[in-house]
Amino acid sequence: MSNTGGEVQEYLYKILVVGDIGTGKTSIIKRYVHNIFSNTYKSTIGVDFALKVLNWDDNIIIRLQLWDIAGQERFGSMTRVYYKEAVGAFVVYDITRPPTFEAVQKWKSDIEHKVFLPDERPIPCVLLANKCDLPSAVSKSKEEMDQYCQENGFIGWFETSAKDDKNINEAANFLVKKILENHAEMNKQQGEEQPRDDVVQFSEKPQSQNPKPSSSGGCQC
Ligand code: G3D
Ligand code: MG
Repeated sequence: MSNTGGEVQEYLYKILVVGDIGTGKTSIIKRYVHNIFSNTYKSTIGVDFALKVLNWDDNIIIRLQLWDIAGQERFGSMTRVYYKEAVGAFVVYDITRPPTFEAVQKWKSDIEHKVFLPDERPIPCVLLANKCDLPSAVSKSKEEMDQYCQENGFIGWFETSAKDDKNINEAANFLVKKILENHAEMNKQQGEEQPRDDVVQFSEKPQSQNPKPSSSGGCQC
């Protein structure tokens, strides 16, 4: 991912947002993407897409394609088509409803069985404990969450609120940072000469909004 020519590089990354119904997946995506959320496109497989453009730094523009499962949650798992070519995922639960936390393992396992990075490693997954604004929210301790993440293959977790806009940018930046690291490692493995078809070269530099990745994978409201 070195950029010796000074050109702006653009990356398109597919990110999945899964979890039980009502946990806040759509609200999180809407909050994150703000005004550019598009509900005009509805595919026949019951998936909504939203696009978030990040001016990551002076040399990198990232287009995040967020896949919202849009009502397919009731089937408890998704088809391989849905997971295809994803490079990261959020698994969301509702901090006020323990059964949605119990379902996290099922969603994680579905991801693990159906999608891999090109070098066959699992895709990075971040756990979101959503609705932390509610008085009935029951927080688990940082230690408990860290251990859970370690045991279940999550790279980190965040308590979020789509309502109050808490930790959503932080969680996304944390995931994107990991995706970029993975991308760089894979480019290294493949050799820099072979261009990936998900990378587009641009000749003009963007205005940097410089979103800062968080340094910690665990974050409470
Ligand atoms: P889903 O896409 O996972 O099915 P939605 O979930 O985004 O449709 O959200 C389900 C309900 O939870 C919605 O309420 C939504 O407003 C609410 N919700 C989502 N995120 C939060 C949050 O962070 N805090 C609070 N307090 N509520 C949230 P309704 O009433 O429309 O069903
Ligand atoms: Mg939804």
